[in-house]
Amino acid sequence: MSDHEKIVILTGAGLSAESGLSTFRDAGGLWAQHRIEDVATPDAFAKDPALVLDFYNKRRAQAAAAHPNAAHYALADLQQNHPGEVILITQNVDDLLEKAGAQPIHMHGALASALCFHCKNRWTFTGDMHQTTPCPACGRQTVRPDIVWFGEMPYSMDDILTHLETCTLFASIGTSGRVYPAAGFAQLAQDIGAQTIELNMEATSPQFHARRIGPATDTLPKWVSDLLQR
Ligand code: BV8
Repeated sequence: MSDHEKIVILTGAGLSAESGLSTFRDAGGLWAQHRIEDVATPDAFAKDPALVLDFYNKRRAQAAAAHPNAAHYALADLQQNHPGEVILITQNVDDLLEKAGAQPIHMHGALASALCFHCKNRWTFTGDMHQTTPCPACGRQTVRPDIVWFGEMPYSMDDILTHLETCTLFASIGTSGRVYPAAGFAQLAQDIGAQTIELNMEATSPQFHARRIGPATDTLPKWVSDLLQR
């Protein structure tokens, strides 16, 4: 059994790619179909709320119909069976980790959640969201996707920084490492002496101590069984 007291894991779109959910930067990915500034910023929502709501309604329907893959189940297994602490941080807004039995921190929000931009109420949301959708707390039609857009502060940053400052192993899974502050987590962990490993389809940066290259559904089950010494 690995003697890592605390493992912190950051995941990105590559984790859910084999469940049929588009990544962002890969060929034909989300950002090939839409400009970030048209769908994923507060200004975009102010300028054309119908376009932004439609973008997230489509993604919410896709995610609801998707199933976890072997990589999601492997991370749930590690979180449930590793003697040390395992903190899962995801940039993903789908709920495939939860469907696999894991408990992640959604630093960029979640498709299955709504936010009232008047009273800040947040609640579980399924189906399509419209400009007329009322907030169940204040009753106003001031609802938006509970997603962290560019220029907005990610969720749970204080907890995340505390975990990064106390981990012994940091793993980066299926992320291109292009979006901050998530892209800076590996360096933060390395600075406090943690071992760092990348599991991805491609090597995204030379900074990691180790890497396992390949589809997440191949690399994750092997990596987890090595950590659990099965
Ligand atoms: C903020 C929700 C201010 C929306 C998202 C410093 C330097 C430069 C810029 C900045 C900086 N600090 C801040 C910025 C600005 C900006 C930023 O980083 N811009 C980038 C573009 C340069 N950051 C922000 O705006 C952040 N907010 O800074 O607020 C602030 C700060 C402090 C205090 C107060 C205020 C907020 C960013 C969050 C935006 N929202 N998501 C939505 O989902 O619609 S970001 C979104 O894009 C994702 O959540 C994720 O974070 C990112 C996508 O990246 P990945 O998940 O990595 O996906 P990608 O497609 O790129 O890569 C997939 C990888 O998987 C590839 O490597 C591929 O090889 C691999 N792969 C593919 N298939 C597989 C696989 N791997 C394994 N198996 C496979 N099968």
